[in-house]
Amino acid sequence: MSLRTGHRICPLCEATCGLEVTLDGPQVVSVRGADDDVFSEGFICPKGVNLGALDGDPDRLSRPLIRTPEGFLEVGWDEAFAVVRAGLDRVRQTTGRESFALYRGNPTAHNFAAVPYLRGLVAAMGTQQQYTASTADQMPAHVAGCAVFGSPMSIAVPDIDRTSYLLMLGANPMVSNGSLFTAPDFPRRVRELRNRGGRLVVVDPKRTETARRADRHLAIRPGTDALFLLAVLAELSSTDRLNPGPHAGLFDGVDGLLSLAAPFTPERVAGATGLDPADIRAVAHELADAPSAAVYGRIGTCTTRHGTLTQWLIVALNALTGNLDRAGGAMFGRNPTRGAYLPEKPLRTGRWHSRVRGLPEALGELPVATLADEITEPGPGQIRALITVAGNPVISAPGGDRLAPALDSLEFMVCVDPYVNETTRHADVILPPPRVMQSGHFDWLLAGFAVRAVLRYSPPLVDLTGDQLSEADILARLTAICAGEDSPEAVAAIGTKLVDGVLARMVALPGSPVHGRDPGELAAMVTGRNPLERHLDVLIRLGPFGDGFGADPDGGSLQQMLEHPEGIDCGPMEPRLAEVVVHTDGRVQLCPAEYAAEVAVLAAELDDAWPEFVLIGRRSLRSNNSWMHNLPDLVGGSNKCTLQLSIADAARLGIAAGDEVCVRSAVGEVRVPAEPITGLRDGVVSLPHGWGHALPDVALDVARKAGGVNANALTDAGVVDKFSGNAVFNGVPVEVFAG
Ligand SMILES: Nc1nc2c(c(=O)[nH]1)N[C@H]1C(S)=C(S)[C@@H](COP(=O)(O)OP(=O)(O)OC[C@H]3O[C@@H](n4cnc5c(=O)[nH]c(N)nc54)[C@H](O)[C@@H]3O)O[C@H]1N2
Ligand SMILES: Nc1nc2c(c(=O)[nH]1)N[C@H]1C(S)=C(S)[C@@H](COP(=O)(O)OP(=O)(O)OC[C@H]3O[C@@H](n4cnc5c(=O)[nH]c(N)nc54)[C@H](O)[C@@H]3O)O[C@H]1N2
Ligand code: SF4
Ligand SMILES: [Mo]
Repeated sequence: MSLRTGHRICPLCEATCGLEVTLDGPQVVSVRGADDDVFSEGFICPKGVNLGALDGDPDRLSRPLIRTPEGFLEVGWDEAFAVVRAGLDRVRQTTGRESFALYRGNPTAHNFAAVPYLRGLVAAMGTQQQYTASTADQMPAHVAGCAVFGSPMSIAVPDIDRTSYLLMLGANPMVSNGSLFTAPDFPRRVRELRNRGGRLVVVDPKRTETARRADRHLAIRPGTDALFLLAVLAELSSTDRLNPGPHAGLFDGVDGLLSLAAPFTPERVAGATGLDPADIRAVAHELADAPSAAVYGRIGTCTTRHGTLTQWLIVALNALTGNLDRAGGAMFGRNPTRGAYLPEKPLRTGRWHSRVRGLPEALGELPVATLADEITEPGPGQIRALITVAGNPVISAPGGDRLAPALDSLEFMVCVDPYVNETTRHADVILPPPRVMQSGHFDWLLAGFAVRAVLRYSPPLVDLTGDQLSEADILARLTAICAGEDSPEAVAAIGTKLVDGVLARMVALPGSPVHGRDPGELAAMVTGRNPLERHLDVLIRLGPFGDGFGADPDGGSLQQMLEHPEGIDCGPMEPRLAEVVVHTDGRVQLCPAEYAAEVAVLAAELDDAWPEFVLIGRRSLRSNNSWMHNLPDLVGGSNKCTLQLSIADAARLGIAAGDEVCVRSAVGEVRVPAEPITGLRDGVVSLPHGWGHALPDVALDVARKAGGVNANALTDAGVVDKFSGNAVFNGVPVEVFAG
């Protein structure tokens, strides 16, 4: 055996831990947390430990598949792309480009190749039918960012390492390891917060792993966080405890917001939220009195009917308590690939609407909740060809039971994915990316939400062999096909443009460190073994920590990152509010008119009767949405598909642990084993998403046996958050029966 080790950023979640990978030739022997990593300092979770198992999963595809009457057939790349070209050309010629659609899944946000190459693919497809997992996730935060700051990326991140008070709603980072909040090793950061006398408060219908570490846990009724936040504002306003701090002069709409909040006293929202008014008051006072504080809300608040209102109120509460953009408060991350000199125009959402249901566009996307409608409803613009990249919407999208037959009705479908799973089994062609260790890694997007700025890049640890294609090569070829010309020169030009195009723009841009220089001279200075690395080199060098192509010889570059695989720390978040406010008047809009109007809807719901049960979701430490149940060490034990319910509800219904129960919603029904637990609110049941693998043709041996049911057979695609079109996974009314 000749063993070697390499440093590798984990691509599996937003924590971006640095891992030390030991290999024997091309095979991974072991994976451990890299102690020298400047950001994660040795932390690793069970998924990271299994990165080698994922890399070597025998069910991973190594060659493309095409559909034949006898089933999938392994073919060479040229043959697969010929089928793709024929399929897409056929659709383009009959129903036009407007019947093309793209679905991008969650891993594309963690993928070195996908982020830059997909921009080109969307443009080449020439369609407004773009869907992503974001509308089953964080879209409300982007939409609220647009309304409040003018930018979808202006999303504040809790400064956990310096705060005195962290108020967390609908997030369980002890398990999820954080989202829109890149901070590896939550257990340590929470421990340090409490050791320095700070407090953690968790608002969650369930006493989660995170809530158990908190100083206070408020077991709120699902879907009512906006009411809770209004009550906190009302309480702080009526007791004169608000103090917006030094940025107050930038805030518009303060009086309007406070008068809207005034009727929502802790007593008034107590019934709807299920919270004791004394607890709401106590949290409000603690928040205002803390030397610094941050309010943060994630998936449990985004994927509800009032997701966008909740995200808005979180920003407003941070602002009005003086915690926005100050150390220890809610701050804005610094992306090392984005210079502050880059112009940004205010972005509006709802610039167009979906064809069938009239749902609003946001960030150029339409809500995934209406993907099935757009495929099945005839008429001009009906989706006839679908490209998916790293997504499994059959399991992850709401109303999942409708999507599978819809996919079968498509004229053509191509998936870029390593597995034959619940979604890709419907494809005409599957194009598999290479193994994890054969790809480089840099977190283009997550870097913007990190509590510290870090320069860190992982080159591939294993070379491609034979005729294997990198994911960048696959996406470039697909892009060229969509553009109508996929000669080797046309494909190569896509990569070259990633470097030359950026340089041409930057030399022309006033304020850029290379303004006025010769792009040819700069191009000769760029390093990197492929277009993707060269693109990264350019953006790092022109970013806030870069060498500016000579302006700062000690500054960052690809070369510097290759010399320091453990990362170069560029410090914590720093105040930079002026940079993230993109509205033309330079002001922070704390009371957008359309949200203010919607508060009347919240008021009308205050006295609504509650269904007997509402459904919420959960994650397990050893899960990753729908796609890691195929690794034997990650399934079973605590990672199982059960319906959790309170001990009291179980007793009332005569249900014991392991009994099969029937859960029925307005749109579907599943049968699943019951798991009565302590610490869950009565009237709330919890089912994890990402299960339901035992479908025909799914080639995931371990996952199929693990089975489980698709939680999204219960969620209603017809119910979405009004402003973002985001799916609603939490607070879904259900009935629960024994037997
Ligand atoms: N009920 C309910 N539903 C939910 C949620 C919930 O909380 N409750 N959560 C939602 C959220 S937050 C999200 S993000 C979505 C996720 O929704 P999706 O992104 O649609 O689903 P994933 O399960 O993440 O599937 C990822 C796919 O990418 C493939 N893949 C993995 N790595 C790579 C790679 O490197 N390259 C390529 N090309 N493919 C790769 C996998 O094989 C898999 O097919 O689910 C949402 N659905
Ligand atoms: N181990 C693991 N880690 C993951 C993932 C995974 O599948 N497994 N998925 C990744 C992805 S794609 C994402 S987006 C992130 C998500 O990361 P988080 O946002 O931390 O997601 P969860 O762990 O699902 O925690 C959501 C919490 O919201 C609570 N909740 C449900 N409804 C409500 C409500 O109405 N109000 C309030 N206040 N709380 C509510 C739930 O009980 C749950 O504890 O995790 C990422 N990390
Ligand atoms: S916490 Fe996330 S990034 Fe860290 S090892 Fe686990 S899956 Fe990978
Ligand atoms: Mo997500």
